Amino acid sequence: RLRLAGRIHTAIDSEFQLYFQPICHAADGTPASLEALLRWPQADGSFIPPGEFIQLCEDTGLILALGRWVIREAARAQRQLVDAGWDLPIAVNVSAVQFFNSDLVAEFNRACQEFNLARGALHVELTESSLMRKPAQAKQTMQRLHEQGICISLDDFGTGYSNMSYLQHLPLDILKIDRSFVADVEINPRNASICRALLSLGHSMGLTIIAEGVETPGQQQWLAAHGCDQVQGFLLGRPAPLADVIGRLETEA
Ligand code: G
Ligand code: G
Ligand code: MN
Ligand code: NA
Repeated sequence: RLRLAGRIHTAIDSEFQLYFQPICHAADGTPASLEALLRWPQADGSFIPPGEFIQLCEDTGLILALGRWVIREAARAQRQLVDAGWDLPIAVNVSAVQFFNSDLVAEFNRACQEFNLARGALHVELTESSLMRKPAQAKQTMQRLHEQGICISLDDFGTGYSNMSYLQHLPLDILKIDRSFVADVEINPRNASICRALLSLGHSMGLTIIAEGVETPGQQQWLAAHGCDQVQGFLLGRPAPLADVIGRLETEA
């Protein structure tokens, strides 16, 4: 584990890559934004999945440097995207440790200035565990991100120990329904009722709702018919390097 941590430290600027996955309007499949996802390619062509290094990065504090790198690279990518004619926001995942131990507002500000991005060009994805850990500080940081025009998504919604009355008081814009509920939504009555409840709850709070892990046309149709705003998943596109994503946007347009 220590050796892996050492390798991560030297890999941050040289080996990590950001991949991007489209998030599309549920009704017609047109693109709405992209999510940035970290990839660590290895010499043999394989990838170490984020699940195997994010936790280690959080435990060692490396997540602060890695998270800063991700923000800057996402800003660089957004500039390339806009220059290619695609004015789509890019959503950046922020871990709980990074959320509470870095000056996120300054880091986003700096990155947006460096690449001359418009307000709203970047989104932030947070998890419930981040928001519930230190509610007062979380709310303040979220408000400051909002003042900068950054939209905030709650990732993996439905899997945590959500305190609904508390969530209601946070400046959230988007809920992302976890893919475990989307998996067989069109044929599984239990997941269908969970999705209906999450859609109803989110919309009553005025939020945009994204369903994750959409893999089949049947899932997308069910979600669109039940008022889900946006969909993300292998059906709409796998995570890929920015150049590939831009190429796909152009062939699909
Ligand atoms: O990329 P993949 O689909 O395998 O993502 C697995 C997990 O890793 C997801 O929970 C995702 O949110 C997380 N993840 C991917 N990229 C980043 C990142 O840049 N920062 C953080 N903190 N988490 C990420
Ligand atoms: O926790 P977060 O939502 O950030 O995780 C994103 C993860 O979900 C990434 O690892 C991404 O590769 C994965 N993912 C994206 N679309 C799909 C999908 O349609 N099916 C499955 N099984 N995983 C997906
Ligand atoms: Mn995410
Ligand atoms: Na998620």
